[in-house]
Amino acid sequence: MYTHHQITKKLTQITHYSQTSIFLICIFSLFLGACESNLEATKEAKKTNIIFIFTDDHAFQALSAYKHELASYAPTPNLDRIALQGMRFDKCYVTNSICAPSRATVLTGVHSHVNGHRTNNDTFNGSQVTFPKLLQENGYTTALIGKWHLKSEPTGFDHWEILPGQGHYYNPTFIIPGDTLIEPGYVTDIITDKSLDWIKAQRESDKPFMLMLQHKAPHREWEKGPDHLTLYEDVVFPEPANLFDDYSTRGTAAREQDMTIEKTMQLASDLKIWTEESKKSGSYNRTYGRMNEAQKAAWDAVYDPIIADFQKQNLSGDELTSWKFQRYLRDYLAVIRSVDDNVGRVLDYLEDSGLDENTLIVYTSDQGFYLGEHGWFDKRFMYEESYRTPLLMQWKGNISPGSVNDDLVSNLDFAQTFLEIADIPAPIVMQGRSLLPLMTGQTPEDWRQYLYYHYYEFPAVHSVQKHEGITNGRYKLIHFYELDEWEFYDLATDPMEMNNTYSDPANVELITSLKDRFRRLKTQYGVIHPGNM
Ligand code: SGN
Ligand code: CA
Repeated sequence: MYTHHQITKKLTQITHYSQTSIFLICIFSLFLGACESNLEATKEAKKTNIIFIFTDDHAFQALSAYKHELASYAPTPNLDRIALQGMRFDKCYVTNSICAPSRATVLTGVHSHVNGHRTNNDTFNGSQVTFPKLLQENGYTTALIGKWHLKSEPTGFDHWEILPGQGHYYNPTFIIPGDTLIEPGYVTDIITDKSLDWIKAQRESDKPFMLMLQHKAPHREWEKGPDHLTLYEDVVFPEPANLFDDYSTRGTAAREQDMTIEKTMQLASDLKIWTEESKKSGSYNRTYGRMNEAQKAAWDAVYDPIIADFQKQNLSGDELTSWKFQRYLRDYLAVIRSVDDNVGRVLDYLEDSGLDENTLIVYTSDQGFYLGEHGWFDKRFMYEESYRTPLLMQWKGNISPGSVNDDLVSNLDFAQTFLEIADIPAPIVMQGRSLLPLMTGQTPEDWRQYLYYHYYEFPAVHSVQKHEGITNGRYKLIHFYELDEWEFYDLATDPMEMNNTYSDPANVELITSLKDRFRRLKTQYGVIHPGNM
């Protein structure tokens, strides 16, 4: 028999043993837990990082990987590195060729009529599902640096620093949560510095990351950076064959737009031929007027002789248009060269740090741009130069170096692509399709054969009529529905879209079947509007 004392001792011992074992078990499980969460963290950190480099108005004609004649005069060696180390997409199109709507589609993976962002005048509804939000909710750390243009505050980002509206090239203003600041320098350099800084030092390094690095460049008014002021000044660029297009076979929309180099492009704000009178304008204050004295001096050293020479020449008519074209391209392409240099800095850092081994790098633009084709600058129309957008992707070990894809792809597809790469199921509402199989060279048999397009911003700057359309990459049918005018092009025989053959009896059957496809596509995407056929 145990005495009371013995029992108490035994009990104390038992309690002590069990306390010890509970303690040990606890320590062990804590250790296991830590191992597990370490494992999770390692697994998470191994997930592919995504860097989405987005420019504003970069025409594919001005990216040398696309081998357009023009680009041989103004190469983009660093952007070409992405194509050489990865994939070039030759048929990437946007759903709506204008800035903010394109951005809204990239984020949401749905057409403009679904996310509600049809024109630049809309305000983005940030409570919608977007791919950055889903990445963030699933273990990614996310950042947005640069142009945003969606009016409402960004949602779904752990870190953001954005330009207000269109932003400024020189000494740009940035909006950060709760504050606004002015950064001295050139916008493309600064956005890159901030992005590298975030990747190197600010992000949570135990998580995979997604960065949207979004340049203002090369948007109008194409102000060159300090490192490229004299670049291309001695180059004479080839004029496109249709610089002096008379729109004779096209309809009202092409004839009545307001985006010609001849009439719309401004000598002062666009081409920097400032006079005492034009210096009183608002565009002066948001461009040249923002520079400090040193920046102005470097600028004037290049532009003063150009202004003097222009005044001496007293040009008019086609000669003046040709002169404007050269000035436009010299500025636009030099602005792109700065993007190229800065993309090179990002690629160098990723390679030096080894991050390139586990990072998908995407380069694309919110839409294309006219570089004198049809006599134009700007975008909006469903014609190739503005409808198409560059798309390059590099992802070591997954995308074969130097590969080219010519399937029909779209900015509608990016959200689902990034979600699939991060192993996150895409919400059923998204209307695109993941590009992952295409990236690995395996186009599914049921890949899309047609794309739907819709531009809504009219009346507005540049006066481009509302229109919608369908393409299969070769044939294109466009409906300017408020005018009820149709256009039809065969890119195989008419790549510059100079001959609208909608009324050609030889095309009746083709157009009837395209219209049928068009109706089906609109039903599929839930399009309801006055243009319904
Ligand atoms: C500004 C430009 C236009 C341009 C729109 C939209 N004028 O209004 O040329 O089409 O932005 O551009 S400017 O004199 O202010 O540069 S977008 O890329 O944001 O859609
Ligand atoms: Ca744009």
